[in-house]
Amino acid sequence: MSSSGRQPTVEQRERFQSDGVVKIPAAVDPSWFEPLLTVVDRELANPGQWVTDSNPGATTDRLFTSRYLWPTDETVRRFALESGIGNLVADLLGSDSARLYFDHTLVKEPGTTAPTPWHQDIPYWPFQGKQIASAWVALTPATVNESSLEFVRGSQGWDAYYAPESFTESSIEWADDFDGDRVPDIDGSRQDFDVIGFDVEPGDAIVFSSWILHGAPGNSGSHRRVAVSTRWLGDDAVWFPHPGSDPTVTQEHVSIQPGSYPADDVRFPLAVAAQATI
Ligand SMILES: O=C(O)CCC(=O)C(=O)O
Repeated sequence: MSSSGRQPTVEQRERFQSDGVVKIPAAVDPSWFEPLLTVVDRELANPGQWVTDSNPGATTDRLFTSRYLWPTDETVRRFALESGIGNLVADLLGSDSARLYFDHTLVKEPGTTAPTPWHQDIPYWPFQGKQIASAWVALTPATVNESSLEFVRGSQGWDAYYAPESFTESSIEWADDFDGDRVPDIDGSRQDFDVIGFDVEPGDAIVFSSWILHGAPGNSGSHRRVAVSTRWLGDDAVWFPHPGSDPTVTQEHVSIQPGSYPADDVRFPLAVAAQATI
């Protein structure tokens, strides 16, 4: 599996900084597709610990996600840390370093009616900082009409903090005592928002700020949509455990103090290390 990561162009860097999101075509070498799709098949058949599943066992109308596989899965760990995706994100963030927070496999079977609700990522996570982003890598083709991602361009700059939304019809799996405002009704008044979306081919990465509002329609197409999103912490990330944050890594797992940089090479491994200055 190749680790020849793609570096962004100046134009892509500027677009990420202004829009909060950019698509990097062919960011990931095709040699990763088959091993990652094998992991996805295994997860669907035999899910790990951290799963959201709207319709267990079904092959249609199912939104399935599994997160935090890298500590136990060699393919996912190598993809996250050796494919070059961390360097790409660090470069776009203008960060000297990039630590992996977690990986997130996202599947929408054909005929999935449930959209991915509009949300920001940062309120789900026990971190604060502007240099925090995801790289959502498509493993199957997807058009915006059939389940690729949409974003409210520039919303990473709104200084807003929206309470997490549930990805399935049940309440959110781990808590309901969130801080944050309600997400605006974007689908109800799309003309009031600068919504952009990206059609993708396998290997394309959509890199986006953890502060940007994003969502995705259901999958009205005839094939499974699969993506693997890796979540990244840049230089200014600080540990911020709070009610409602994702329970995969909590204060009891780390010795980091709230408000400090997450210098924990075991929980948040470095994919890109800052160069020491002399
Ligand atoms: O894949 C999806 O439908 C949603 C992805 C998403 O919200 C994310 O990666 O943060």
